[in-house]
Amino acid sequence: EGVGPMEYTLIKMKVCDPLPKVLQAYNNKPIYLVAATLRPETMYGQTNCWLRPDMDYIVFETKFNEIFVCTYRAALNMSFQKMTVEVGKVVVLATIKGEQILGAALQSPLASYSPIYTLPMLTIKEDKGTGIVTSVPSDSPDDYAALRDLKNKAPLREKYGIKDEMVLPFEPVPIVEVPELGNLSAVYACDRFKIQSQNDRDKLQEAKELVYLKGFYDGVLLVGPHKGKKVQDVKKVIQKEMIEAAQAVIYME
Ligand code: A2H
Repeated sequence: EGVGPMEYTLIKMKVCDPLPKVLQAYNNKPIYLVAATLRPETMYGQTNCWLRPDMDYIVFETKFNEIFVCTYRAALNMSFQKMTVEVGKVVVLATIKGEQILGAALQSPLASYSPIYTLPMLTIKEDKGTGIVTSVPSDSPDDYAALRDLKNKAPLREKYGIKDEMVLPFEPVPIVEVPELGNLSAVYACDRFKIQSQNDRDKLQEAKELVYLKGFYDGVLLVGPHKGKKVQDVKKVIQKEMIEAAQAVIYME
C-alpha cells in the first residue's frame, strides 16, 4: 500500500427485479451495489459480483436520489466526498448481511453478460474499498480462483443458496492481451502458480503481482471502442466515459 490516498473507480451495479426482500422497501429509486476497482478498463469482462456473506453492509441514499449498498465505513468516506446530502453524514436506511443479497441479479456497466449475479467471496476485507468487488476472472487471479471454486464445488453453491445458472454459464471473457500471458492472463497465472483455491493466499499474491504489472504496462485492449489501444493509455479515458454516463464515480480512501 502506498502513502496518501488511493483512487478507486466505483462501479454502479444496478440491482434488477425481482429485488431481494431486504431491498424491496426502496424500489421507488434506482438501487446500486457499488464496487471499488483499480481496473475500470476491465469491466467488459465482468461475470459476477462478490459479497462477503457474514459482513455488514448498509443501505443509504446519495444526493442524486439513488440508493447505494456498501460498508458503512465506505459510505462515511463517500459522505466526506460530497456524495450524500449532508457532508460527513450518512443516513442509514438499513443494515443488512451480505448473505441477504446473495443471488441478486445485477446490470453492470460495460459487462458483456447481463444480468450477472452476486456470489460469495470469503476473502473480502472489511477495511478496503466498499466491501463489494466486481469480478473479472480473465484478469484477476482472486476472481478466477473464487469463481472456479464455486463452479467446481456444488456444496459451496448449496451452502449459500446459489443456483447453478448463476455460476455455471459464466466463463472468463478475453478482454486484454498481455504478451507472454495471453488473453486470459489470470487463468494463465493461476495455472502457472498451481493455485488450488481462493484460500491459496501466498501463491495468489505472486499471481496478482505478475498479472497486474504486466497487464498495466504491456496489456492491449481486445474489445469495445478502444480496441487495439494500450491499457495504460485507455484506463483514464474509460473511467471518464463511465463517469460521464453516470455509471461510475471516483472514490478515494
Ligand atoms: B480489482 P488494493 Cl481485473 N477486499 O478490480 C478484497 N479485494 C478487494 C476489496 C476488498 N474489500 N475491494 C476491492 N478489491 C479488489 C478488478 C481487478 C482488480 C482486476 C485485476 C486486479 C485487481 C476486478 N476485480 O486488483 O489492495 C478489486 O479488484 C488487484 C489488486 O487496493 C480492486 O481492483 O490494490 C483491488 O482489489 C483493490 O486492491
